[in-house]
Amino acid sequence: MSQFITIEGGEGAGKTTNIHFIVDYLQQAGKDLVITREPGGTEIGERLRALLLDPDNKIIDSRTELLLMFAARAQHIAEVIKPALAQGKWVICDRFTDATYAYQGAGRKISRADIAILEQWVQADLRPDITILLDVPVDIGLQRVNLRADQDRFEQEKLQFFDSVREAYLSMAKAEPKRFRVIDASKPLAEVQASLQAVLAKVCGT
Ligand code: T5A
Repeated sequence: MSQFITIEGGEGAGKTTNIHFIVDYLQQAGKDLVITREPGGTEIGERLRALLLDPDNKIIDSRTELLLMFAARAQHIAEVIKPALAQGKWVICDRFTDATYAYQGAGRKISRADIAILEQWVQADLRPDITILLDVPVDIGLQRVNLRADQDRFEQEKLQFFDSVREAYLSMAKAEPKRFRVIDASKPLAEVQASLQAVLAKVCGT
């Protein structure tokens, strides 16, 4: 049976690093995978991503940002996610709507109620089956990100913004313990991946 798995976390949580590990594990378990990301995942979505992450776009209104996230998501769902799930594939998505609640909701202070309206309209009953939250204290995450030469528009936000994002993720995980698997991503990579392996073994029933 298909599974829709999303990977979430604040800046520097190690999503890119660990998605490779997750994909390798699931492929070895014989799963037919589609690996994708948000914002992005389609030609239109990747163009919207470029707009959203460009640090030169300094005056994007929060509501514009929110609507662009959902515009990219609508295309992604129609073009990639739903067709893959309908074919029985497993979809591994680097960020999804929890990121919107965390960044545009807690970060930009848009109400959960407003986001929920768009979520319902764009997604109908589509929700992730499993969400892996790579949780890292903000200072550790930012230390990792600060090693990068180029920082995107979100990575240039203030500490308070990232504190709110982290709190929002943890509170969503607490509210939906069946869907969320929280991994302590501040640990050394080998330990993070041992925790991931334990989660994936249960998901695969291996
Ligand atoms: N966004 C997205 C919204 O605002 N709303 C939305 O609805 C959506 C969908 C782009 C931005 O868009 C925003 C949120 C984001 O700001 P993104 O491309 O997923 O989304 O952005 P990033 O958070 O930058 O994702 P990355 O996967 O590129 O970065 P990570 O999570 O920082 O991952 P990674 O693997 O590059 O790791 C960072 C560094 O840490 C090291 C790695 O080697 C790397 O150098 N590292 C570790 N070091 C020590 N110990 C460990 N355990 C380590 N794990 C990783």
